[in-house]
Amino acid sequence: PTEDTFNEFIPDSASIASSIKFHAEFTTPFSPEQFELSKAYFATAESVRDSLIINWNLTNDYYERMNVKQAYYMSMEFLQGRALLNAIGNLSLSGPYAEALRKLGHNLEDVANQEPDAALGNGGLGRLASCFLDSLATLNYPAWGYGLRYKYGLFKQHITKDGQVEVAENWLEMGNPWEILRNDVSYPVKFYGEVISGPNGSKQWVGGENILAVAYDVPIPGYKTRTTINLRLWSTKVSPEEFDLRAYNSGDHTKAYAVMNNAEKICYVLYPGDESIEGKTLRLKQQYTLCSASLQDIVARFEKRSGKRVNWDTLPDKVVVQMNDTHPTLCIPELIRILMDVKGLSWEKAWNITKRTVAYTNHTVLPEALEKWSLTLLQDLLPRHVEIIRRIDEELIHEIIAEYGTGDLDLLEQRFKKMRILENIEFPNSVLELLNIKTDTPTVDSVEEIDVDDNEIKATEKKEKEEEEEEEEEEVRFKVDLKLPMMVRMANLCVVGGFSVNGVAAIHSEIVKEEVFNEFYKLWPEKFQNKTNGVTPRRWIRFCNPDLSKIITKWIGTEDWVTDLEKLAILRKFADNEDLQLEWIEAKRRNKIKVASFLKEKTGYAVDPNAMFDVQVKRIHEYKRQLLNIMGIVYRYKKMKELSAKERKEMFVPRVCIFGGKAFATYVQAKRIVKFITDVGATINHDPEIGDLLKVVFVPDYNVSVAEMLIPGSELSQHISTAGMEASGTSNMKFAMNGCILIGTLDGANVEIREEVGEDNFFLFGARAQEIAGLRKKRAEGKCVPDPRFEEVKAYVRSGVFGPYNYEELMGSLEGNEGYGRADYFLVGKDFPSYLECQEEVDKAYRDQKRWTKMSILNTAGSYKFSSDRTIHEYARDIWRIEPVKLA
Ligand code: 26R
Repeated sequence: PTEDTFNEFIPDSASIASSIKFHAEFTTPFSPEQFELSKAYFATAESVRDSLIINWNLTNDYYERMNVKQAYYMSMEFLQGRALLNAIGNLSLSGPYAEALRKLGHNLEDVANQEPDAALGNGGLGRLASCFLDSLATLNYPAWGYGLRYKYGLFKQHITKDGQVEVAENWLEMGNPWEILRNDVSYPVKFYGEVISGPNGSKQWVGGENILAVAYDVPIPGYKTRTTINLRLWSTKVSPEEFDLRAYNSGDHTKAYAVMNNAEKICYVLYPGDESIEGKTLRLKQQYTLCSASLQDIVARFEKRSGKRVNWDTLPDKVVVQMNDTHPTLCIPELIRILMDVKGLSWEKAWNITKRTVAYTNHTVLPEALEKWSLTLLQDLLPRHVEIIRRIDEELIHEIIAEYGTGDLDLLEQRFKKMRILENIEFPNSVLELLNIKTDTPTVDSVEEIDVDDNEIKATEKKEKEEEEEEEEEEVRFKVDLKLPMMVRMANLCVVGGFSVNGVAAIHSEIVKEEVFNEFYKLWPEKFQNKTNGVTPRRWIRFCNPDLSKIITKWIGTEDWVTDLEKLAILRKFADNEDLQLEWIEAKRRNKIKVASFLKEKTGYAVDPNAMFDVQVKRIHEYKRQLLNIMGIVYRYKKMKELSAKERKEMFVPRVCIFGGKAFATYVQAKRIVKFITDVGATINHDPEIGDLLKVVFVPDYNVSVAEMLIPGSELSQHISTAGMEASGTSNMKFAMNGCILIGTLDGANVEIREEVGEDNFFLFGARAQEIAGLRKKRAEGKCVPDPRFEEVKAYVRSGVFGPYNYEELMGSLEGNEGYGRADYFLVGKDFPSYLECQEEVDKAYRDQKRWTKMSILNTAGSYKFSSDRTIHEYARDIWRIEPVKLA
């Protein structure tokens, strides 16, 4: 094969058509009489799968032969979306496939729309993992993803008159042509049981519940390369030894099935509700299954490739494990356990090897999202791991003492409070001894009566009293409150056990260093890094926006930008060119028409494609401030109502305000926000006075596929989180690439996007991250002067214009300190005036279509930094130390 032949055969449309026909007859689960759309999809997917498997086998064999260093991306979430058009596009077979299907009576796009989204993720973190896999394969980096194969992915969202309703998403129902079941790859995973001591201080974890993790492999093709890497997803089942045949045969089928169900339920759903103890246990079992099965697999591969002599010290030369947030933290104690208890290494060796193998990425600074697990739950489920974690905690304490000395005990204690992995758990004896702290209750010595003068007695008493006080102080100092729950802080374990800690945008990484993990940063500054997120330009420009892609290729003069996104900068010099501008506007128009027809189909609302499409799509969360957006819309509506028809038209640019996103099923306030948005929409959209001047639409079931359609047809894109709270955001990057102009705060990657596209091409508003703490304090003390426009909007909502629903919990959260009052923690009211003023600027810019189009071009041109190719190159160079390996 030459450079360009990355398919085993370079199939023409005729051979593709016969392959599709073959699969339609022999592999699809449908009757052969008809070749309807759903069947066409499966047959087409099966034929693409053949090509993928060839390249996937070649890639894996090559890595094995070359014994290359591999990176392993551990993630509880991969938000893959659809695979068909992505695979066909990567193989450069879009033309032949479209033609083959045409001959068979179908249209490729319709066929592709049959595919359900693989939604094994919640949002940003999961989609980032999927973009990374795409870049890794495209750039020929030897890397794999490891995750779980959830039977039900992220729920389907229905919007009813009561707001959001969740429905299970049975994405595997029809079978999944993109996975390969590996019955030959399975590992036992243990829960509960006990630890027994063996000879020479060795430990054995025995008994308990034993299940089997089975691999499903998903080939991940790169763009125009043969490299096809692997995403290995684990599914759980009962291990044959555990199946209670005796119970079954004696007629107790229920008992026998319970064992089976107990194993299988681990992989039933993505993020099971974890308010109950059962839910928590299940989530922890999921996390441990991922870590244990993947590490057993990785260690087995290392041993196999090492040949006869295994040198464990070289594990970090062949293996690097990247933990996507703290969810796979158990990789740390699990690797230690395998090295010690299974491979017989000493603690020192196992700990040293682990610390050189594992790295950690932080994705959030929200305190409630920093994972903590109850020690008793962990102790119960994973007793050996708790021993290991206790030892890591103990060594950490000694390292802190060694670094800072025992001069200032108060300071030392503060450090322990922030840095210890274990929370509310007493200090190990070795520490108490070292610090000279008595653990037993001090006995009061009876005062001996001796014949000395009064002064001397007084002096001695005074001294004794002082000593006692000192002792008491020490007692209090290093005592833990036994009433508080004992917890394990997973992020601290990651920082201690990982050789690298990174944030996901420049501002976020600063907050990680200066606030969240400041004590660790002071101790190990060399560990901390920034890796600004990115998104794949294949899925997020080339395939989702073919019209814009053609224009870009035409004006740049090459299609190389798809893998070399810096080339987009060439567009800058044409930003004023009228021909380009006309083509640019036309492409946007066609994409907007697609959005309009989608909205009509899903919501029944007809929108005018000539209006500005103003979009906020992301998970519904108070910190993301969908409330700020909708309160701004309500203000706009109220002002419109106060004007004459003529004045209205002059004052306001027609807008279609589009929202989309899911609220976590138990997040009550987020669900109220969804309900509020749809209610506001129902009122405004039916108001004959308003007509096409303002529409408010909530897109149901926002997911990867909806994003691929919506983003190319958007013009204004909202990223308006309270400064300091959004770690990065990644849809902001996708919107900028597709020529949308951002309105946003100085938060997450917005900061860097604004720098790249230029401040004239970004609508900035709101308080800065450094101001937030002070503002919150001021608000809570009632020292903030409320903006009259904000007060006006709240009163308007309370007056009942948007229906009978009680919005008190929502409005109340934006004010006061009592009742529903949360003193506006997210500072919606504080940023409201500057948001409104900024929106006026947006209208002004949009009225001047030449100016707007230029801004749009400059957004695409300035977005090249946000390719996940750039991000992955940085991870490979600065953290993983891996090199591209191109198949010979
Ligand atoms: C443990 C549990 C409560 C939990 C918390 C938080 C589970 C999942 C999350 C999701 C977080 C970690 C997340 O998705 N973070 C997002 O990561 C994106 C990719 O880096 C960022 O762009 C985005 O800003 C951040 O919110």
